[in-house]
Amino acid sequence: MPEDTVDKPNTVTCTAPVNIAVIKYWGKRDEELILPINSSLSVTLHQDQLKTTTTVASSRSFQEDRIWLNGKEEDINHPRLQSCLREIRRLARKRRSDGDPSVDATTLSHKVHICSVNNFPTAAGLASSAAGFACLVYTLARVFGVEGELSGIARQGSGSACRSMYGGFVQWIMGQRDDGKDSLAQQVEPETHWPELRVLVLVASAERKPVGSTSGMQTSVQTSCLLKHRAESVVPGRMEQMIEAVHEKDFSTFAELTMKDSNQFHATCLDTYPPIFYLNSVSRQVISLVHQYNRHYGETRVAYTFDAGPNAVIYTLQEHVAEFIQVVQHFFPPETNGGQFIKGLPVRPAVVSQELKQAIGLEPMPKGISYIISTKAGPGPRVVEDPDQHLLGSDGLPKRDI
Ligand code: 2P0
Repeated sequence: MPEDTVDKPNTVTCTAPVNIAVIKYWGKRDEELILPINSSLSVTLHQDQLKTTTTVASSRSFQEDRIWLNGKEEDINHPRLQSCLREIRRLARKRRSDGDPSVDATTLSHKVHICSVNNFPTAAGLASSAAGFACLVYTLARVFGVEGELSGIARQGSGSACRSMYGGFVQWIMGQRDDGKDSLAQQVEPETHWPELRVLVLVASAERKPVGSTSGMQTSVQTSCLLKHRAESVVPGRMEQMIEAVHEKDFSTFAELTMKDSNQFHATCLDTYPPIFYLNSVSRQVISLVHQYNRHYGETRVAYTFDAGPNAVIYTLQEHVAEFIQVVQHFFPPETNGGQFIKGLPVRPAVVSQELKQAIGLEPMPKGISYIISTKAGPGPRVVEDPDQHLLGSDGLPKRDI
């Protein structure tokens, strides 16, 4: 190797997607290993609209591991970050000792610099930790030459992150073992399976969520007997029905299970003591709107789901997107001089009949929704080949425009 390239960092950049659960994860049986009390199932969203990008550089000249998130240096000693770093290095060492020549022995001892950015505001309440830890683990694995099953490591960063390791429709099988080795994500169907399915993120509020997921679910496990009933007696059957609905592209079953599961998750939040409220008046108006819309047509055309915040995520089919968005715009009139109301996949204009508006019959809530992101199911994490896209420069520090 020429002298001047010896200390040049080994740099890899990857992207990873957000996922939105249709059967929710809520509650752990092991806090450290992040093992859930029930299985869950999600749709991976397309990275053209929502993604995390992470660059990892490793070099002999780095003095310590360091991390920058959305332009700011953060503490590398965060326990979950440390778990992911430790587990990837452990796997790399194991591969090396098993004789895998793709694992570079010299890199194993090097420190890493990590730089990560989201292309969506963290405050929008989307699952940034899922995309973030999935991207971190996927990128670290490339730097250390590790391949194969990585969802068990992503899970130790954030539970829902294991589902962002795959595209399309993904289940996180809860597993039974105490060591968590069987608590892994698995693709149910790829993103190409159901091309008509569409996802609309209705951003209701830019406020931060009141109770974080990690502590919220801890209190729920400790105090909610509804959560125990849900995990033991409801979710197992729902997982089977949901997987079947996805295989069959049976939208009405998929949609009804999605809404019921979101409602039950929020019921367990109310059953938590003291109770946790993630839904607000805008969320409740979206719930009413969806049910009235479906009732008007006499079929389930649209479904809502809510995570640990007030934003609605809508699942529907391509043929209904234009009209439904027009309905949302009618009942949540946006600011006239504000930015773009609909972001993401283009949506054609549509006319809403008086009859439909009357059937829904709600009082409009001006500015209740700040914008809509129109997207669909998408692929799992990807390597970015273009070196110009690296977030870290050849000195191993964040480029100035990040
Ligand atoms: C889900 N959520 O299945 C559920 C539904 C929120 C509501 O996964 O403690 O950020 O890092 O494992 O993964 C949010 O929980 O929690 C979540 P940790 P995580 O998407």
